[in-house]
Amino acid sequence: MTNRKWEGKGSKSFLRRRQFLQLAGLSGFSLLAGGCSSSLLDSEVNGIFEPINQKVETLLFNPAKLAPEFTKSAIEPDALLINTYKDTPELDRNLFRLEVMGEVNQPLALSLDQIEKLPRTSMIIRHICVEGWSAIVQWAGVRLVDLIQLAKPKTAAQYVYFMSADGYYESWDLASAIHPQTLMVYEKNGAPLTTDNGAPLRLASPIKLGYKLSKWVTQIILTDKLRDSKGYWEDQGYEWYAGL
Ligand SMILES: Nc1nc2c(c(=O)[nH]1)N[C@H]1C(S)=C(S)[C@@H](COP(=O)(O)O)O[C@H]1N2
Ligand SMILES: [Mo]
Repeated sequence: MTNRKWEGKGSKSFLRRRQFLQLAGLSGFSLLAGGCSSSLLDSEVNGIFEPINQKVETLLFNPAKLAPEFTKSAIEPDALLINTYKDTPELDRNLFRLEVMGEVNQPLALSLDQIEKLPRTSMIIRHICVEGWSAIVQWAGVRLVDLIQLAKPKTAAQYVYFMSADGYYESWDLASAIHPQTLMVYEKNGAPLTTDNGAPLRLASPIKLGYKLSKWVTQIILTDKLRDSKGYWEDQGYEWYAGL
């Protein structure tokens, strides 16, 4: 592997213990939607936090094939076309919560402030829409794998559903979801993500076609099976895996 940023064992993409402790120290930071809200942080502070999902560990241990990244000068600022199937939802930044739920031991409801304090990753990649256009874009946000790890996935988790505020829905295989270049982003080309492009939070990844990259994501749901509804476009005949 040539790209040092991603090199090595997958555990590098986990939140490190120190970062967890930083989070634990944030006033009012609660990772949990409800329940025994201190247990996760307590166990981490006591040093007994360990990855609990062997399947996620194993997937991460197999080095992921990385898609090409580009230099700043390759960014095509006007090439990303707005592609929205319905109306554009306006979400209140202060009320916004990203829920991570389903086959997890620690359901989460994270505010944007909390998400922005998690380790940030930036990448310049090519976005490809099946409709025949593409754009080299810089995205910045958090790795989806970090959010999934925070929620402590159960071994039954196999798929990840993304629910969006405009009614769009998508499902992904877990291996693609925890790929190091799969991000939940809040920044595009060095500026805060605009509403049209999916603010406050959207999926970005160079390993899937554009229609897999949900905008306005409000819920991430881990499941043990694929439902009859697989995705907005997939349910109309588009390919489900849609890998690049
Ligand atoms: N919620 C939601 N996400 C979506 C879509 C949509 O209509 N609704 N369109 C998809 C398609 S087909 C593409 S190509 C990209 C386009 O992202 P952009 O509008 O930021 O260029 O968003 C994807 N994510
Ligand atoms: Mo698309």
